[in-house]
Amino acid sequence: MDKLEPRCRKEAAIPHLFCPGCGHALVLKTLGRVIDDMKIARQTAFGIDIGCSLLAWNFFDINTIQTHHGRTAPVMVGYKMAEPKSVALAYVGDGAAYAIGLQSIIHTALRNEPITMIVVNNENYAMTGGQMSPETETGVITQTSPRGKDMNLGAGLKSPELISSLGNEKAFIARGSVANLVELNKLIKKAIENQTKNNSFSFLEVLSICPTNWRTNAKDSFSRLESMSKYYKTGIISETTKEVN
Ligand SMILES: Cc1ncc(C[n+]2csc(CCOP(=O)(O)OP(=O)(O)O)c2C)c(N)n1
Ligand code: SF4
Repeated sequence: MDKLEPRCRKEAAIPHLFCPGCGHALVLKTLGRVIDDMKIARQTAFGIDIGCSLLAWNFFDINTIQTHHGRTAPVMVGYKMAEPKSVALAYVGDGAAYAIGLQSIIHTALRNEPITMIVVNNENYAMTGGQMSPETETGVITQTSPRGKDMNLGAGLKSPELISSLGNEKAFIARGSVANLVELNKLIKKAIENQTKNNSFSFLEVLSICPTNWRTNAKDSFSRLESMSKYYKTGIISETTKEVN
C-alpha cells in the first residue's frame, strides 16, 4: 500500500472513483488517517448518501452502508441504536444534507443522537450536474443560476450555525476546509471523540472543491475555496466543556 494512503483504505479501490482533483478524496483520506490513528476501523460503520459521496462505497476496508438521498442521518441513528458500541459516521453532500435532509439533521441534533456527521460543502448538487444548492452563495453561477444566484433565492445557508442555535450543549459543531488538512484532521478527531467519549452528536461541515462543475483548474479551485471561507468561517462553532460519561 502507498504510504500516502491510510491503512484502512481498500487497496483494490485505488485509484478512487472521484474526478481528478475532487475535494471528496481529500476529506476521505483525512478521515481514513483519523480512523487509523484512533484504531477504530473494525467498529466503524460508514454511512454514505446519494450524491458524489456514494463514490466512496468501496473507498475504505470498513463496513459501509449506502443510504437514500438525504437520509444518511436517520439510517446511522438506527444503526447506532442497534449497535451502541459502534462508531457511526454519516458522510453526506451539502445538497442532500441541507435541502431534503435538513429536518432529519435538526431532530438528530436536538435528540443528541450519538453519531458523527460530515457534510461536504461544494456549494452545488455535483452528481446531477452542478445545480444550485442551499449553500450556493449569492451571485454564484451554476447550471440553474446561469446569471448568478439571485439574492431573492436566499443567501448561502450557514447550517452548522443553524444547528448550533438549537441549543444542544453536548454537541460538537465545527466547519473545516480541504484547504487546511492539518486542522481538518483535528476537527474530525474531535467530532468522532464526542461520539466515543461523550456519547453525543457531532456535526462537521467541510468546505470542498468540485473542479468539474465549477469548471476550475487547481489554482482557481483553491482561490474559490478561499473566497468561500470568508463567508463560511472555519473553526469550532460549539463544543461541550465537560465529558458526559
Ligand atoms: C429523493 C431523491 N431526490 C433527488 C435525487 C437526485 N439526486 C441524486 S444525487 C443529487 C445531488 C447530490 O448533491 P449533494 O448532496 O450536494 O452531493 P454532491 O454530489 O455535491 O457531493 C440529487 C439531487 C435522488 N437520487 N433522490
Ligand atoms: S462532480 Fe465534483 S464533487 Fe463529484 S466527483 Fe466530480 S469533482 Fe468531485
